[in-house]
Amino acid sequence: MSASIYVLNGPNLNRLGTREPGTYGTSTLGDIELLCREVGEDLDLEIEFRQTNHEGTLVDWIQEAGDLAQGLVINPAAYTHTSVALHDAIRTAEIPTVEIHLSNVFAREAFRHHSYVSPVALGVICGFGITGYRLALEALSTVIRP
Ligand code: CA2
Repeated sequence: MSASIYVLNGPNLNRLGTREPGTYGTSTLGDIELLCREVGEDLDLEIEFRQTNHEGTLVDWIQEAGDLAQGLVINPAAYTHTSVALHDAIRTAEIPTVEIHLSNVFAREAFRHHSYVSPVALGVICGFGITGYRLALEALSTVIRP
């Protein structure tokens, strides 16, 4: 049976491909979803792909992933740097979680250097654009099926 992986995306990522291509590239969120589905097929992972602009909705979905899925890939976007609620939800979900960012947050403003999510993630990938989603799914796959 396929393992189920939730791929969750936070605020403003629905705007990808329309603004700030120098920072975030030209791919859309639809392109990222397609990539995740292709990688999921190759790795025999069932992908649940979602985006929301709302912190509480992300918390609900992380809880759902903890109940139903074997792994989580999350780009929490700006909530990375602000949200104790996401930290608590991921810690409580107790499933392997990869935090991902399109941009290299450490090469950007100081307020992006701290993450509330990283301490409860298995690992962090940043700076590789949409390829990071592929890397995150490959990494999770090796953890779920060692
Ligand atoms: O690099 C990433 O993936 C980020 O998670 C993106 C967040 C940012 O707050 C994080 O520090 C790093 C911002 C997402 C905003 O997405 C936009 C997309 C198109 C145009 C403008 C913003």
